[in-house]
Amino acid sequence: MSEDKKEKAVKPKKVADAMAASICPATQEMIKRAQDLDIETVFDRAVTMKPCNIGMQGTCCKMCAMGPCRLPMPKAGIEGEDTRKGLCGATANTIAARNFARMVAAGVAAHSDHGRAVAEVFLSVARKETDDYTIKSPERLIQIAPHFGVDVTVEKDGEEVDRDFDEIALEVAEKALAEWGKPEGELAYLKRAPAPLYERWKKLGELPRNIDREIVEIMHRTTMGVDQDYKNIVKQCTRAALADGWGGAMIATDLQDVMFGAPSPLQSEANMGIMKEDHVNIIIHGHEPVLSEMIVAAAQSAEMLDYAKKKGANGIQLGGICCTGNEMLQRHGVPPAGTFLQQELAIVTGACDAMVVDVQCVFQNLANVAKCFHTKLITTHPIAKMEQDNVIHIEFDEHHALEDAKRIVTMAIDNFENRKAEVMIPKHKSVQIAGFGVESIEYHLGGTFRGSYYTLNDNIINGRIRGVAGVVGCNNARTKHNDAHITIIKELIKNDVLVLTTGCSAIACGTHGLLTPETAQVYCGPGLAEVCETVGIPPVLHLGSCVDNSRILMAATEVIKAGGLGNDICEAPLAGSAPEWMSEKAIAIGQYFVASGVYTVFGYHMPLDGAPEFRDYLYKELETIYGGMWDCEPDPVKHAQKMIAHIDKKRKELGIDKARERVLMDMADRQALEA
Ligand code: XCC
Repeated sequence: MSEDKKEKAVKPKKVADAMAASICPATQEMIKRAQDLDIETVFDRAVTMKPCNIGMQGTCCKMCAMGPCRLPMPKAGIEGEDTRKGLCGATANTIAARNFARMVAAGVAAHSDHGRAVAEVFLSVARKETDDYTIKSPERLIQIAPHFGVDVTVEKDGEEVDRDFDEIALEVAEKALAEWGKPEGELAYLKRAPAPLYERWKKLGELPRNIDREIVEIMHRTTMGVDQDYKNIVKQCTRAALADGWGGAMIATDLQDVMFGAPSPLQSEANMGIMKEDHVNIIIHGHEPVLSEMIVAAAQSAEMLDYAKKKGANGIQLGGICCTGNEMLQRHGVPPAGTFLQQELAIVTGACDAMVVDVQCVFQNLANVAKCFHTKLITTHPIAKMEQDNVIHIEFDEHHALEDAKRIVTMAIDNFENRKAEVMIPKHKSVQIAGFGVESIEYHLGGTFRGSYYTLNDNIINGRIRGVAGVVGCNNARTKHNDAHITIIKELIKNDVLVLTTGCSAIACGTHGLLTPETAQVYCGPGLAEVCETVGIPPVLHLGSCVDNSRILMAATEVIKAGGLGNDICEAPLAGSAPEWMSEKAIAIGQYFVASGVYTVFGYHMPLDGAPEFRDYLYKELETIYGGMWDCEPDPVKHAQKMIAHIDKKRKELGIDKARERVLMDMADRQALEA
C-alpha cells in the first residue's frame, strides 16, 4: 500500500458537531453518545452527504426515461430569453411546477390515507363490529353530522325529536368514507369555510370533487406530455391541497375526536428525559392514533402493569415521537420523547425496550440503530414494513386491536430484562400544557358566558394581541434542530403575536418550555402577556398533530365568524410558518393554507430557484388570486419579522393599526430574555 493510501485508511470518519446540530441539550448528549459508540445517525449523514444541487433548484425532471433532464440555473443567471428545456421541450417552469405538484399529491395522499383509515375504523364502530373502539365524544359527532348532510333530529307526531344515535353514527361513517371516492358533487366540509372563501374557490373552479380523484389528477397532469402550463398545474395543486386541509385531514381530526375524545388542555412533560430507567419504556412513533390509542389502553391495564412488575420493572412508561406523540399527548397526557430528529436518539439511550411504528416520518435507519441495542423495533402497518431482518412485524387490525396491542406491550415487557449496562437517559425534560382545541380557545378566551371568539377578536382589535400565527411542521437535518422553531416563536410572542402550533413544532415548543402560562411573563410583549396572565393560558397553544392543522383552519374561521376582523381569512391579521420543513406533507399543508388566504413562510430552502418565474408566481402572484401566498426566509428573525409585517399590513387594511411599534430584537436583547 502506498503511503498516500495508508493515510487515507486511517482518516477519521466525518461526524456531526453535536452543539451545532441542535439547541436541545438532551439531543446533543445523545448525538455524542451515538458517536462514542460508533453508531451513525441522521446528523452525521447530513454532514457527509450533500443534497443534489439540481434537485435543490427543483429543475431535475425524471418523468420519463428520456431523462433525467437537468436544467440548473447557469452560474451567471439568465439574461434575455430562458431557452433551457428538457428533451421534450419542457421548460424550467413546467419541470419545477410538476415536481412541486407531485409533492402536494404525496402530502395529500399521506394525510388523507390516514383519514381514510380512521374513517374505516369509525365505520366498524358504527356497525358495531369492534368492541375495542367506541364513541367517546357523542357531542363531536352531533356537531359534525350536519356538515355531512346528516340529520340529528327527526319529526315524530308533529314534533322534532332527537334522532336515534346509532343511526346518526352509521350515516356519518358512510358519508365520511364516501368523501374519498364519491362520483359527483364536492367535498362536504368546504362550506365550513367563510362564505367568501368558498365562493372564491368555486369561481376559480377549484372545489375538490373527491379526495382520491384530486390526487390521481395531479399524477395524470404531471406525467409526461400532459399539463405544461405552470399556472394550470398550480390550480390542481390547490384543488388537491384543499381536499387535504378541508377534507381528509379535517375528517381525520374530527373522527379521531369522536372516537378517542376531543382534547382539552392538560399538563404533561416533553423530551427524552421522560424515559425512566426502572420502567419498561415503549416509544410509539408515527401518525395514526388508531394504533397508539390501543397501546395506551393496553399499557395502562392492570394485567400489563402486573406483568411488568413481575418482570422486575416499576411500571410502563410510554413516550411518543412525531405526531403519534402529539396524539397521545393531547388526549392522554402521554409525554412526547422527541421530535422527528430525535427518533434514533431515543434508542441510543439504551432504555427503549420497544419502538413501535406505524406510518410516516419513520427512518429506515432505526433498524440499524436498534441492532446496536436490545430494542425491539416493531412495524405494525401493512403498508409500512422494513427490509432489515431484526425488524418484527405485528400487523394491527381494528377487529382485534386491543389483543394486538397487548401482544406488543408484552413483547416490550419481556425485553426489559435484556437491557445491558448501557442505559443513559438524558435528564432533560420540560413541563408543558398541551391539547388545546378550537373549543378550548373559545372557552379560555371567550368563556362559557360569551361562547365565541369575541374576546380574542376584541383583544386583537384593541391591539393587545397583534395577530395570530400558526407555526407548524417538521425538523430538517440540514438545519439546526429546533433552532428556527424556537427563535421564530419567541420573536412572534415578543411582538404580541399569539402562536398556535402543531406537529413537531409543537413538540419543540414543549421541549423548550414555551407551552406554559409562565412563558408569558418571560418572553411575551406586554399586550399578549397581559391577556395570557388574565386568562391563564400559554402564549403558544398546542393544537395537536399535523392533521390537526385543520384545527388552525377552523380557529381562523371562528375568528372571522366572531366579527370585526374582516369577512374572509385573508383579511384577518394572521400568518403561517413551517420553520424547519422537510416532508412533502408540509408542501400540501402550505398550499392549503395559501389557498385559504394565509401568508405562509417556509424556513428551509424551497426547490424553486431553478425556475424563478414559477417561484415568483407562488411568492407574489398567488396573493392576487387567494389573498395568501408562499414565501421563504431561512433567517429566523427576519422570518418572524416578515410574518409580523404581514400582520401589520392586515391591521392597517382593517383600520386597527394604531396600536404598537414593532420591537426589533438583536442578539443582546434575546440573550437578555434567555437570562
Ligand atoms: Fe413528520 Fe407529523 Fe413533519 Fe413531524 S411535523 S416531521 S411531517 S411528524 Ni408533521
